[in-house]
Amino acid sequence: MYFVLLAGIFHLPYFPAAQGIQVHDESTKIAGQLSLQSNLGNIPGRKIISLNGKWQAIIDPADFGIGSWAAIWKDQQPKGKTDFFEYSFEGGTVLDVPGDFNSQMPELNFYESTVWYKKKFSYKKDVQEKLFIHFAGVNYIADVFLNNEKIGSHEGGFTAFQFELTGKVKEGENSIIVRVNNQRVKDGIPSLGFDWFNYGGITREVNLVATPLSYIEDYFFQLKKGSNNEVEGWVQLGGLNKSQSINIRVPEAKINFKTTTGNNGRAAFSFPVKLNLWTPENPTLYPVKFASETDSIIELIGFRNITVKGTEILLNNKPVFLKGISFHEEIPQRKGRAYTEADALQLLTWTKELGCNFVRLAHYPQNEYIVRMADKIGLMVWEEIPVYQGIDFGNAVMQNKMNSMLTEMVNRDKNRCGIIIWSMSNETSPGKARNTAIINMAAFTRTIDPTRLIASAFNRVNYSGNTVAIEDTLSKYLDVLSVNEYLGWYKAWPSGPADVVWKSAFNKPLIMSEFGGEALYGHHGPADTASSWSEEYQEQLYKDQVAMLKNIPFLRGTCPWILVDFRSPRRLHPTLQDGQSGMWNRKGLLSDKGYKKKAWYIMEAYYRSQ
Ligand code: GCB
Repeated sequence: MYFVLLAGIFHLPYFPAAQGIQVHDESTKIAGQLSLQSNLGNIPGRKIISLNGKWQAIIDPADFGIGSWAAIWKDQQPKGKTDFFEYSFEGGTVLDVPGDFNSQMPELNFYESTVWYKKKFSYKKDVQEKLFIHFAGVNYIADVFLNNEKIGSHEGGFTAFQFELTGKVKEGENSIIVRVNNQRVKDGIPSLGFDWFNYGGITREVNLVATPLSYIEDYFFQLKKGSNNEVEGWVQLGGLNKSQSINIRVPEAKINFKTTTGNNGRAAFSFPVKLNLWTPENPTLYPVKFASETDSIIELIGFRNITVKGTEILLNNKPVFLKGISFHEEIPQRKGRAYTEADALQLLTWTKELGCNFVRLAHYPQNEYIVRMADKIGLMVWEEIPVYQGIDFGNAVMQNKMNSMLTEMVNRDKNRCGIIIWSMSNETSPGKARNTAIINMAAFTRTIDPTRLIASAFNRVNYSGNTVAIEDTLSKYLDVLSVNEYLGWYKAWPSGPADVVWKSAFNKPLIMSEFGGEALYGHHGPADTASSWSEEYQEQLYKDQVAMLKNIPFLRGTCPWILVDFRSPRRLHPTLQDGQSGMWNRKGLLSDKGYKKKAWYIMEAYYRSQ
């Protein structure tokens, strides 16, 4: 059913569900299929009952609870004298939701397996409403059970999903059990060897969402590609009465637009507008009210258009240089995932202080506080799905998984004006299977959102003498070129930095999507020796980078690697990276305590001079 819905929304041909974990026993029989869903848009704008807070938990390292041995989702209690069960939610671990489990108990620091979560809620039945359970993010697999019956599964740690509870939820007490498993899997996205910490758990918020029986399921409302004065979009109704009149009102811009939905619940529209356009310097957002005859919803939306012309990136038809920085969804002082509005403020305040107008959300969709705050404070955003090094593009199930993730990313954030780039992948090896997959993904993304730029970060460039050439043929299918180059760190300088010549086989803008090197804060040593791990070496590296970047005529943006030191199990050096417990990638411009390293000031000066 969900496929049909989705196809309705995006006018897509049917494409099959993502394949998730292969559950091998009893639970398979009761399992709903992994499904690609049309999610409700704008959760914060709806009537919600939060299920955040304390959840009971069972830590199940060998994943016994999924089999008939324990069948933890049944949450059975002994009845007769001979009954016993070797698990119980009562009297056990209690975990906070949202929040990764690794940072909540020292025993779970490196945990990569199953945790079962349970939460009771009471519900007063209302026949006039539909009810959904919405998960903003669970890493990596979630199997969800309502009152001991499976209601669905989801794969992917960084995108939202929901299940409808209408007709299944009881009057009075109900229980939700979620099996969460964050084990790395070869055919997962990301695959096995990613360079960030694999925080697991119900890492983002959980809400019950109530809607009228006929409800506004979702909408898309943005400036038409290339236009400063025409909006286009659609409204999609769900529920029984799909044919209704629709009113879109933006009082501050004197918009009062009326239309009607067809039998499929959908109204597509475009109409002229006069708006104050959103820019990083003047991030205007308008309260927009969408009303049907039975439902209404308000959201703050900004309007800008983003295009490329030759080697220029144009924001509202004017050339713009993207002064960016990359960061992970991590709060270093807590050694945990970022998930609150205060966390978003910490990360984005740092980026503003650096002089940025752009951020790269590495390497996955980060929580909604971050993207909504970026809209409010004026940051353009690159958002990507975790198709990251080592993905087996030849494996047939991967395309479905990648398309599911793209759909879920675009679904959630399509009305965020800050988002200007959807990135398909990071550091993939050229080859036929990869090319086919990414070409498909780019084409698919353009069908669900024709307004934004499409990118894919590459690390393969061709070196010859002092020349660096961008020749990856996949670039033809992308709007911007983006290169992760690690000159001065993983790759030696081919000549003096100012003498490096960048060439491109494509008449397109380049974003230098990563560069950098490691330095331990407070560690001093020679500026010409990488192994010194000194702030001086990193500072010199940034000076050299700036000297090179200034000479690239088609460069239109940079987002160095990375804002702040971050945890990764690839980083094992005992003293420099605190490799036996912290595991810090030290390429941050800020230390894990938030102190500025010398290189920070080089980048800041470069951005202030732009
Ligand atoms: C890269 C990756 C990034 C790594 C970084 C590094 O090229 O895109 O995820 O963390 O290099 O520090 O090695």
